[in-house]
Amino acid sequence: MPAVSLPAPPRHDWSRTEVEALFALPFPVLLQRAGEVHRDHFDPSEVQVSTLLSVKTGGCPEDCAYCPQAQRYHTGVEATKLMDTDAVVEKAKQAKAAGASRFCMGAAWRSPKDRDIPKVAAMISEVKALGLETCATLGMLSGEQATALKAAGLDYYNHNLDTAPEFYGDIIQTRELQDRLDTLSHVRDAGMKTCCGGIVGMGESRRQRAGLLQMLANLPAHPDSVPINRLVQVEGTPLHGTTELDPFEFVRTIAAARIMMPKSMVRLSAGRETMSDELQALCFLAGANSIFYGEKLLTTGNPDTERDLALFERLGLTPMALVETAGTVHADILDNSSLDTHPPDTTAADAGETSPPCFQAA
Ligand code: SAM
Ligand code: DTB
Ligand code: SF4
Repeated sequence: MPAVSLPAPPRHDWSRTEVEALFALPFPVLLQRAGEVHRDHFDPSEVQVSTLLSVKTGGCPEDCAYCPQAQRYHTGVEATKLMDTDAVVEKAKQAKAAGASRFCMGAAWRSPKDRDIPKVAAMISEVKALGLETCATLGMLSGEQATALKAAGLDYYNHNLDTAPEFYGDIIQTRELQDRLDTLSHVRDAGMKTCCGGIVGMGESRRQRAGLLQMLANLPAHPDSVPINRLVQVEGTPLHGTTELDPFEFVRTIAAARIMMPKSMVRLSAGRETMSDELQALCFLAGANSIFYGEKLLTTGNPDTERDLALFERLGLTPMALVETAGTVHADILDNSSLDTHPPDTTAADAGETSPPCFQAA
């Protein structure tokens, strides 16, 4: 029997020096390695598509230096109350019709109050009933809150580590990094999938970008989704005016994330609106396989859907289909809690799924 070489199992013991060594590889070598890892675990022509909705905007008591929703900065974002469930469901229907497979509800909270949970739970169950994957990002959660959201049908919880431990205090002072790690453990313990990444382009060093990825990859389980946000500079926030990150350094960050977290969906997240199509194509080559789709992120812009559809068409990319089984819906991806090192073998075609009409090639 010829020897079969399997992809190396995911690691959780990255040293900072090793991550810095990945960043320092010649650009083509780094992209080639990331591309190999991507192909070992995914179909590189498929991209997972999520749509965001801010269900409670602005007025946040926290001091995150990048955020237009922090009450203390004067960014022109108006504070709103929590949206009604019917209005959220209407937006989710539109997102599904436009081709999204996951719907992410965001709230500008430090953490939800217990009295908010039933209302958010109702939104989650109704969005889930539409046949969408559900995701929420509501700030810090207690164990009980995480359990209640899971029971309502929440598939993913987004909570970012944002930046390297030694740079964290320059960006946020109203909550500790440990608070974030605690929330992530409550989410995992409740049986939900984690969506956890960070932001680059905040004036951090390469070593600090490496430190963010090191922290993410050394979590007890790799996050199922890893959003890599490029800072969206909003006037009024302390980080407005920060020197822009070299676009190739952004691509290097995506590539290193792909190599270090081989089974995770690496999301090319905030910041796409000001990226060229060519830069986004490089990010897909570097192993990004997820995007936020729809004209708005939470409060800032995202590329028009027409532009994204045209980009998918030009690059021969297709949205990752959902596999629907009785009572559950999940995207055709690997579960990171499993130790399986093989690529998924159930394709959308096997399951009789097709791309939503709006994504089909003309
Ligand atoms: N309030 C909740 C929290 O902080 O966890 C949920 C919403 S918060 C807006 C979600 C994430 O969006 C942040 O952790 C941050 O990584 C990202 N984000 C916020 N403002 C951003 C900006 N201007 N540019 C890039 N990413 C941003
Ligand atoms: C994530 O990592 N990025 C998204 C999502 N998770 C919630 C949010 C980006 C927000 C960008 C700024 C805004 O639109 O307010
Ligand atoms: Fe509030 Fe979240 Fe913005 Fe921080 S990132 S200010 S917690 S909404």
